[in-house]
Amino acid sequence: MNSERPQSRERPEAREQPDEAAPDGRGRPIGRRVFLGTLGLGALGVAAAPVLQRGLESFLAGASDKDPTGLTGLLPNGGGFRYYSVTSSVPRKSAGTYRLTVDGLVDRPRAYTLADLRALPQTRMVRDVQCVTGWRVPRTPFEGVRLSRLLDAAGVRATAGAVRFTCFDGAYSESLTLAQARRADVLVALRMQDEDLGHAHGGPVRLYVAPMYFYKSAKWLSGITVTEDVEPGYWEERGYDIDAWVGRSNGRDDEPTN
Ligand SMILES: Nc1nc2c(c(=O)[nH]1)N[C@H]1C(S)=C(S)[C@@H](COP(=O)(O)O)O[C@H]1N2
Ligand SMILES: [Mo]
Repeated sequence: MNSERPQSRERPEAREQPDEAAPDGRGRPIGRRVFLGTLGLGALGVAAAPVLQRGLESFLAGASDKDPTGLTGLLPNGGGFRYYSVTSSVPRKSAGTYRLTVDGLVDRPRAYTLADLRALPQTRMVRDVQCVTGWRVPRTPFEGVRLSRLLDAAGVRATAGAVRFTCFDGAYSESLTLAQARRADVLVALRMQDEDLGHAHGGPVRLYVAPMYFYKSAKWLSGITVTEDVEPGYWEERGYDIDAWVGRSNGRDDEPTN
């Protein structure tokens, strides 16, 4: 399931290490504090088995924010996913406080509430998720509003060529060409694994770009800006391919995600 292939070249997101990183004896750097924290978490998981899923999920997410080893992804409720954030903390947004703005080269800019998004037709897709560092989670349901629908509602101007995505973590960004953004398998996702998107997975709303490596699927989505040209996103500034087709980019040969 989780076939970790040798990497063709080092991935920046795997290279991010905490200050006290030390070799684990097999050449793989491992943060001592993270490792001890992980062991403690394992014991807690046994002692506090009936803990509410939501609480454990956010606790796991907090731990794996600082986990360059991916070990927390192997703990209960990780479900094969690693939780990633490029910031040390992310504000929480509820149905009351969440907004998604659509602006830039459009005739009708607007801000959507969560209720607005939920009121639109929802599309459900079940595809594999593939991270560029190697982990893969098979058959993961995502559900939400097609990005193309929001773009059509906004009235994209003739001079537009791309879409830029921003996040309420205050740091992450992504982008797609307009043609990519209009694909039927690109969603503004409200649900994942048949549950409302939790904070750890980028809730209440994240982008889901099914045919591309998972870094394109920006978590904690807060802004969609139609632009003239593609502006490289957070990881793309740090070496990832902008066109991130699974198996046909980043020097990797993974199976497609369908
Ligand atoms: N805002 C934000 N979105 C993000 C990231 C991030 O660090 N911040 N990481 C990306 C990467 S590299 C991956 S693999 C997935 C991880 O999603 P998950 O944490 O739900 O498993 O989110 C992507 N979107
Ligand atoms: Mo990733």
